[in-house]
Amino acid sequence: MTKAGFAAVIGAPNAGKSTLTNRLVGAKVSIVTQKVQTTRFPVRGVAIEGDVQIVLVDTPGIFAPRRRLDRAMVRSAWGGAADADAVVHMVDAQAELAAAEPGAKSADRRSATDVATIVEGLKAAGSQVILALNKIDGMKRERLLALAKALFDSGAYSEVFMISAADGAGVDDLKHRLAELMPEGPWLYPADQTADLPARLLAAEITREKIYLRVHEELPYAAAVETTAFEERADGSLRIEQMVYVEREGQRAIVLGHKGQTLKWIGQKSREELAELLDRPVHLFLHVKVDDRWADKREFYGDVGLDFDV
Ligand SMILES: Nc1nc2c(ncn2[C@@H]2O[C@H](COP(=O)(O)OP(=O)(O)OP(=O)(O)O)[C@@H](O)[C@H]2O)c(=O)[nH]1
Ligand SMILES: [Mg+2]
Repeated sequence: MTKAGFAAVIGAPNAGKSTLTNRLVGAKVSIVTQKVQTTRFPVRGVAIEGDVQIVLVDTPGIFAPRRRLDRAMVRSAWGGAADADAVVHMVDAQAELAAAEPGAKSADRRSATDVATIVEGLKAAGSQVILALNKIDGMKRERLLALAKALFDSGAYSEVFMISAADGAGVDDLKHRLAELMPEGPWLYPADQTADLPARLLAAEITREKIYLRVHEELPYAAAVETTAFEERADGSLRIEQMVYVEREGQRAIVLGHKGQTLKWIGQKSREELAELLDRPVHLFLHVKVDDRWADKREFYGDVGLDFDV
């Protein structure tokens, strides 16, 4: 008898959810950057453990939402958890401990506040959740154990794993446990499938990742990428056209860079990765458009499975 089910990965922005998802799957299914709020909609990745298929649902970070897009992201994360057979709450242990120090950085304090909100939400939902304390690489064991105990004593969790999604420590044990929690049943995806994001959406995500990696400050939250053309050519290569949306003229200048050098870099990195992921030559054409309303367009939400009306 085979087993198959869904395991949702939730947590504050930047906890390492997408990194863990990719590691469990063994392939890049979800983009990863050093910025908070990288993941904007739930992304599925399929992991196999023996005769068990674990469909991971990587979710956007849960934080105090302000804009419509924020609200839709946070709602989709909680929805992913509610629909899953197992829920992993990832906590950035480094940020959590740093937030408790005097003079802590605002990013760490914000992360700790988000974690506290999530713990309350989990308790209110009453479901038993796995706590995955992440980023344990380079951390002192005593401090970690104290943090694990403090979180576990909240009553929100059934068990605790200490992991490093980046270097893989503890991840096999977590995977094994998730496999045990999956219900009996036929596999949900063909054995060779690792992701279910449509290729044009994947292509847009990869370009958005390169924008986040290259352009810092507030710009990433103001940018979106849409694949406007995706055609296979007679020679087997792909011709992809994408529109990068930003909210203000100044942001357009930043994305373009001096003599268009920044956009050129973004396009080159994205093209290289897409050629590898899609296993064929890619011709990528990027355009930048100022539209201060892109985040209020209904189509954008429907395309990625987000609820426009929350
Ligand atoms: N040191 C360390 N860094 C990690 C680890 N896991 C993830 N990171 C880093 O943390 C940052 C955020 O990783 P992501 O996987 O994008 O985090 P996320 O939770 O998906 O973030 P959002 O999508 O924004 O909610 C990246 O710079 C990762 O390289 C870890 O185990 N150790
Ligand atoms: Mg993510």
